[in-house]
Amino acid sequence: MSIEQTLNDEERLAGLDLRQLEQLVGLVQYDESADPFPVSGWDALVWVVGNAVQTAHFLQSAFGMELIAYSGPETGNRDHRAYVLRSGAARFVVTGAYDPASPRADHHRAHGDGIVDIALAVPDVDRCVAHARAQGATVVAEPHDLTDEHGTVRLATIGAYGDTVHTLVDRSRYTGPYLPGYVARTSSHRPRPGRPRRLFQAVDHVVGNVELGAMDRWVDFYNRVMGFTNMAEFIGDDIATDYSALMSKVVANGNHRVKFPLNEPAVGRRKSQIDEFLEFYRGPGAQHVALATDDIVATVDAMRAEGVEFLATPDSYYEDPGLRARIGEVRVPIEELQARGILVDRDEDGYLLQIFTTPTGDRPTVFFELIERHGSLGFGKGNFKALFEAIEREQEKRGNF
Ligand code: TYF
Ligand code: FE
Repeated sequence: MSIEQTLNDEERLAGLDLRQLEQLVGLVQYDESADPFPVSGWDALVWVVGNAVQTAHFLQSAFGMELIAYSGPETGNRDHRAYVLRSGAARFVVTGAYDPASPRADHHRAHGDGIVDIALAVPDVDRCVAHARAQGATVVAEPHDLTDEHGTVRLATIGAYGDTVHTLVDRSRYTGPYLPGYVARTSSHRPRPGRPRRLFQAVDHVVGNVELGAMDRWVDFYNRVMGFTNMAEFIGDDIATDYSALMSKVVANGNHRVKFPLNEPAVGRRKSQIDEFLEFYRGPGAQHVALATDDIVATVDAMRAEGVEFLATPDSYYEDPGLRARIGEVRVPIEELQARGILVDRDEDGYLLQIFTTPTGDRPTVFFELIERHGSLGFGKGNFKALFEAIEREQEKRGNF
C-alpha cells in the first residue's frame, strides 16, 4: 500500500509542486502508518561556525539564500548569535558563540565550522522518541514544548554520529519565523541583476563520515532506531581498495526526502580522504551537503561569480569515448558541462548532473555538492573514480596523504 505524498509547509511556502520535488530529490510513495519513526522531511541544518555574521553573509551572497530570522544579544540571547536562512525548502541555521563560555565555543574549538544538528520534521515527536529509546538510542533532550505568541513547537533531540544530533521538530502548531526566541529578520542584501531567483531548491542528502569499522553500526542505527531503509547504492571493498579509499552505504527515510550516505575510511595505499576529515574534524561528522537545483549550469555560474571554488574535472573525463555512449542524451551539451567541470552519470532510472565545492571552512572538512536529478535516484556512482581522484589531488596540495 502506498500513501499520497503531500508537500510540507516549507515546500508549499517555497512554491514547489510535488512533481518538481519528485524530480528534484527523487521522492517515493510509502505507507507512513507502518513506519515506527515517521519522518516527513528536513527541518533545518544547524551549523556552528567561527563567525555567524559573516557565514550568514556568505550564504546570502554566494549561495543566494534569504535571511528570514535571527536570535542574538538584541533579542535576549547572550549565548550565541543565530541567523536563519532559506533557499526554497532548504533551511540553514548558522550559529556562533557570543559568550566564550557557550557550548558552541567548545564545539567550534574541537570541530571548526560544521553541522551540529541535522534537524528533521516529524509528525509525532513523542512516538519517535519512545521508539528510539526502546531501540537504545541516546535521548539528548526529552520531548518538550517551546511557546510564544506564534504558537507552540514540540521538540526532542537524539544523538547521532560523533557530536552530531538529530532534533525532531513538530511545528504544525506554530506560525512564527523559526522557533520561539527568534525574531523575523530580512537583510539589505540583493542578488546581482540577472542571477536566478534561487540557486537551489532543497537539500537532497547529507553525508556522514564515521570511524573505520563503524559504518555498519550506523547503518544499523538508522535502520533500527529511525526506521530508515537501505538504498541500492554502495561502495564496497572492491571499489574501495582500487581508488576510492572509502566504503559507503546509503539509508533513506520512507519518502526518500532524507537520504544519509555513510562513509568509513578504507585501508589503502594512502591516507583516505575520510581519515583526513576525521583527523581535522576531530571525530565523526557531516562531510557534505548536497543541494538540489533545477539548473546546475546557472547555479555554478552564479556561485563561481561570487568566488565559490569547485573541484576541477580533467578534460580526459569528457574526452573519454565511452562517456557519450554511457550517458546518452542529456539536457545540456557536453561542452557546457566540460566548461564548468560538471559531472554526469546515468543509471537505469535516468541521469544526474553533479559538482562539488572545495571545503568552505578553514579546515579540510565540510563541503557542498550541487545535484540536478533527471530520474536517477543514485549518487553518481559512475563518477566515483573521477571524483575521488579530484579529491585526492586537493588532499595532496594540502599535504595530507
Ligand atoms: O554522496 C555521495 O555518495 C556522492 C559521492 O567523500 C561521494 O556525492 C561520496 C563520498 C565522498 C564524496 C562524494
Ligand atoms: Fe553526495
